[in-house]
Amino acid sequence: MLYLKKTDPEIADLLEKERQRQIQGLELVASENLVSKAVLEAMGSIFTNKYAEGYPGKRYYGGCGFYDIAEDLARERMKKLFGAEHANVQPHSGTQANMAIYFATMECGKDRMMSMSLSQGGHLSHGSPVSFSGKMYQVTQYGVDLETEMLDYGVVEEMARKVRPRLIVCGASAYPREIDFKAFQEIAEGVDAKCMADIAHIAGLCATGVHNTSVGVVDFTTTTTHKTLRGPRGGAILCDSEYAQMVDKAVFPGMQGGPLMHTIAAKAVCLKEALQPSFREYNRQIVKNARRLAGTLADAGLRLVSGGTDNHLMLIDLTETQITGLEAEVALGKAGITVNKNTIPRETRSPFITSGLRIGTPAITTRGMKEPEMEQIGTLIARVLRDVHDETTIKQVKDEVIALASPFPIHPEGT
Ligand code: DSN
Repeated sequence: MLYLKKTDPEIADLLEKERQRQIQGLELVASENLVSKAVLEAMGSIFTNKYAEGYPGKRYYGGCGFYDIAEDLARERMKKLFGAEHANVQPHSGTQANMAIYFATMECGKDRMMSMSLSQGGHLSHGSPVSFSGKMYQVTQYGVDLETEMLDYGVVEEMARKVRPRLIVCGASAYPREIDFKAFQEIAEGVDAKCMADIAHIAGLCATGVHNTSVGVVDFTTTTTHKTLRGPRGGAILCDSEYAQMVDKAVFPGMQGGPLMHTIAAKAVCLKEALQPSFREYNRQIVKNARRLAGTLADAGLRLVSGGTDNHLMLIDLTETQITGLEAEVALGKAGITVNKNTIPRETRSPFITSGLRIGTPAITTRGMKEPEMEQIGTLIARVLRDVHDETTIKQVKDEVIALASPFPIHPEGT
């Protein structure tokens, strides 16, 4: 940060403070992770200097030779990792990857889509009324069964028969259970719809066989590259060759201009890392850690939505504790434990307050933490939640968090 410290000491200072926060704290936001230094170097590189509108071999600017090679490397690695016929690595984000599929498959203002509601685990860009997706298409949303708090595929099928959507979206950002992608594709085929799976949260799990994959099963798979895939902040799309042209056209020129080539280079780096055998072990450990953390929280008397987890995240239902999600998020934040408040299936509060907390293990697993640390973390969370206004306990927990986190570097050896 030599140059930054001279040019802009205010920003340099913020970056240093954030580095300390990441080192000393426990990052339990389920959608976040910690990237390697190699990924950081590619992201912070001179590849940011270039316009490369178009695709490898077909650019609208000169001087793109090295960029073509980098984008091809990213595409080929993405295809290899997921066993896909086609990959597009240009979407700036997961929401933009989703937007590209909507543009490719539906007519704005006319066509109908079906998706999981945000309040029950879906994503903003899956048709929420406040998002472009809810404004541009006619959206009908399914949720979870309120008894089991899990998806009921019979209900989804019945809804599809009534709604006759053009696109069925599956995938979630706050659903702790395995999703049956084959069931969704079959439901879509039964009503002559296309099926899109947004696997942003579980991409690493799908790529390594820890969760069943949507690739080669549903028509379109979208993802981000920065969650369990552990890469730079960005999006990507996977599909069969028959859809390659329509997807590529929907991304560029349909929805984006110049791709972020420094991010695409960093995507290539993270995908190379993900192709190493250790990435499978990492994803297995994410799930083992989530199970142990969920078990510890449950043993401490906290109720988990659906009773547990199959993946990298869990949702605590705080209803019986009288604490709101917001109060819990703030208290845990003061103790150095970063989580996010989240709505739960029978939510009665606003999305700014909520009755739930979402907790995930991808980032702490990257630091090398395993089951014994999960038990300690679960116990610390439960201690704070017993009385979110007890500043003495919060201070003690904060000291224990620093002691627990410090031996686990945010860039483990060799990364
Ligand atoms: N907002 C992200 C999450 O936290 O799940 C998904 O884009």
